Amino acid sequence: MPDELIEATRSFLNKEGRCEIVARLLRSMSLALLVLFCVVPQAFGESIGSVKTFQDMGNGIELNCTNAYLSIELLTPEIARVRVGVKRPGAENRYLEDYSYAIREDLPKEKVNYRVKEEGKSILLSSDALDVVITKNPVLVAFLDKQGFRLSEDFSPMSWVPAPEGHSVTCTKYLSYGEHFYGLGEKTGPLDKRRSKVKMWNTGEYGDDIRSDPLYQSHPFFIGLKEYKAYGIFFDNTYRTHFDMGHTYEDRYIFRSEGGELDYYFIAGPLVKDVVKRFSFLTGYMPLPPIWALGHMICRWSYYPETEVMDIATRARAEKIPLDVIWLDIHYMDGYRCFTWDKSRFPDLPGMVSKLHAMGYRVVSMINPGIKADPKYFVFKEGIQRDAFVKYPHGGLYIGKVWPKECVFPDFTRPDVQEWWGSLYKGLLDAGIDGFWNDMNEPDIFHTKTSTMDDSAVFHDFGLLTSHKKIHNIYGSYMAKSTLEGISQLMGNRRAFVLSRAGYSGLQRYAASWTGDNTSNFDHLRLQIPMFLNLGLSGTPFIGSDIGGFFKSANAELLVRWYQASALVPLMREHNCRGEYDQEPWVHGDPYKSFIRKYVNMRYRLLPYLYTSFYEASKDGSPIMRPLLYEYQQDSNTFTLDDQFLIGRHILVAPVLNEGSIGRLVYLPKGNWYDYETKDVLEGNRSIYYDAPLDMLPVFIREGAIVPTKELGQYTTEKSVETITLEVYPLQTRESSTSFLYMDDGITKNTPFVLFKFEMERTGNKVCIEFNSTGAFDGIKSFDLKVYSKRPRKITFDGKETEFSYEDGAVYLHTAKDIKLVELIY
Ligand code: MIG
Repeated sequence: MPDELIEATRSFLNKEGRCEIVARLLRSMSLALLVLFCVVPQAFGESIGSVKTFQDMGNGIELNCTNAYLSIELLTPEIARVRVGVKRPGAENRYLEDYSYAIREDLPKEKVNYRVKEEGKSILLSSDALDVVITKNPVLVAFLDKQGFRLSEDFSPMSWVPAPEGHSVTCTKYLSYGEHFYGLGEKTGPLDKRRSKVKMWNTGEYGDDIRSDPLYQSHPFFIGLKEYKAYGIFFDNTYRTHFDMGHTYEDRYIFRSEGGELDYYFIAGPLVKDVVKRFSFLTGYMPLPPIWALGHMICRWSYYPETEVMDIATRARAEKIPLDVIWLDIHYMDGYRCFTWDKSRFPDLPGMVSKLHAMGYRVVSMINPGIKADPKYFVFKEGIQRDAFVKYPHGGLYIGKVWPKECVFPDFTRPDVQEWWGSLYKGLLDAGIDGFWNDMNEPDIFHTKTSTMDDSAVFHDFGLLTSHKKIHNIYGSYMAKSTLEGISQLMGNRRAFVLSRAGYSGLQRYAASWTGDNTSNFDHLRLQIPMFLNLGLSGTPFIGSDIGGFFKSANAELLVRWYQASALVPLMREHNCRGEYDQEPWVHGDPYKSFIRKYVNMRYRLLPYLYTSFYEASKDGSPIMRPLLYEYQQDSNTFTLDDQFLIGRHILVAPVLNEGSIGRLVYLPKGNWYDYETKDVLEGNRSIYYDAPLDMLPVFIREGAIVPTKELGQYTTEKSVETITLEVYPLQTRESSTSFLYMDDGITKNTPFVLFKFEMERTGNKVCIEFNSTGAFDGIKSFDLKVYSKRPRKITFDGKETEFSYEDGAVYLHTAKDIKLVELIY
């Protein structure tokens, strides 16, 4: 027994000692009472209080409330930013530093018309699209549309408890029984997030749990759909945040953070479409990728040596399975050192890449944030010289273990580090590598309890020197930003492509993303679809999953079904973990490989349609892959539908997602639909049972669609776009419909384009198609038209009757691209 302990025991036994202890107890109790009365209310939370005064700020109002300032700023008539600045005695500024890692820096500022009115117990701030009603005592905020419909309102006053950095803030809103939620980024579970509870904290995932949360990305944004009217809330807080969408309480939903400030954007609809577009207006648009990034890609952890890569390349061409991109995972590096390559596995990397280029391939290689702490390694040396790596508060380097063992990590919040990082890609670009894959950028760190950096690690954060707690969720996005901006500069006018695993809202400005390490089973296959859909609704349209599943191996059936489900998904990449049985499309032989070929071919023919959807996404944030509710918001049958989806506005895909199934129910929304396989016309507004043995992917085309296609090539740029085939699906019940075709050279940034607009109208026995175009790209010279209908009596081109052929239920026509009007008379 240590001496002190013996002494203490002895003194307790004598009377004096006992008195001393009682006295001490009393003293500490009074301290406890003090804590109870003074500090605890703080710790258990303080809320905003009541409005004392308010003032017009020129762009909205600021209310001076008991415990905080509340500012409500109108960015547009439909977007209101709500900020709560907790009163901190002695603080210079009312709010925390106003810098967002998500909102575009070039966000256009607009002068919004609004009125402010005090009405008894509340204050009304109204724009032409939105009424914000602030109840004065206690402060409660409600958002109403112009019909007086309460889109969303506070359940209880906004509140907070002090946190090590800022406050842990809470916002609680009413939840009604008929309310649905979408968005929230990369989350497992069903499409509708009602009754879910999720966390935002970028995390690497190593298991096959289908309900894992959180995953690699954080998108603290959701869409509420209430009585067919939509609104959005973006909680722009990069600390760990929590969303409880009616999970714990039936009657309210809650979002809260573990630090920072209450800062959210309320976005009015009423269309889901408009909410998504407005959120994209805030967080930016995906740049149009090079067209090869729309092609089929294959990957594994890892293809090496050079002969294996070349075998894959030769095999795909021999099998006649179109393929654009071969990926190099970490084993191409020299001992996991980023920006190097292994000279024994790849003795002549530039030579290999140029052979692949000659075969029509592109090569993407991996770069991780962990830089091997090796004094002989140039990236480590340069980084140390520039003081580029993340440190502890005492100034020592933060060291974490990843693949190369001890690693240091660039501080991507520093503009000069971003630039340096970007410039490091020069060597690989000079070797011919076409694009880059940023992995492990949560950052994911081995052998730690939290599987990431220590909370205490310090980041520059524009001079604020904040901790990992604030920067964690944006680390991935900012690595991707550094990569994209760096390579864009080095690549001149060529378009850049980056794939990132981690990200925060706004990631789409810098990179495409995929859903990470899934598992080869049907549960995981099914899970991908709502994940893609909610990512798309969260502003990040360019997404995909590891086809076949990452962990474990896909059997023939699963591989075929996963390929079918991915046939029109924005990013189409097969990938596989090391040590698992191969998963390339041909490994299970025939008939499986022909089933896969059929749908890779379909994608390559539909490239002009897919590319047009990418173009649309790059302009206004419209998701490429959409839940049905996006186009059919008035149809409540679509609200939970997450095993079928739309690509662009006209193609409905309903993949088979269950093992052993040879058919499924498909919901067709109102209107008529063409079966893509048979061209039969099916009536909508009902569910049908569709036979889909293993060689079938159920695909339907909306009546009125004009679907641009091109000749099948083995890679995206093999066949020219000189003649585009327009598949025409005449209107049956609706009266008019609009379709588009966007095209450019597919590789350069500031390049001429052409945008065709096709307007179809149906009157009596006549179907007319009006052609309009803008833009100077002249690669398209003519159109082949294939109209799926009965034989017309007469067809005219710009008023003049023309010859046509009719075969197997389709009309065949050929026309120059400058035609203005086609009329089909039945
Ligand atoms: O700890 O680079 O999600 O796609 O193959 C695993 C190896 C690291 C995780 C990525 C996966 C990739 C793997 N990486």
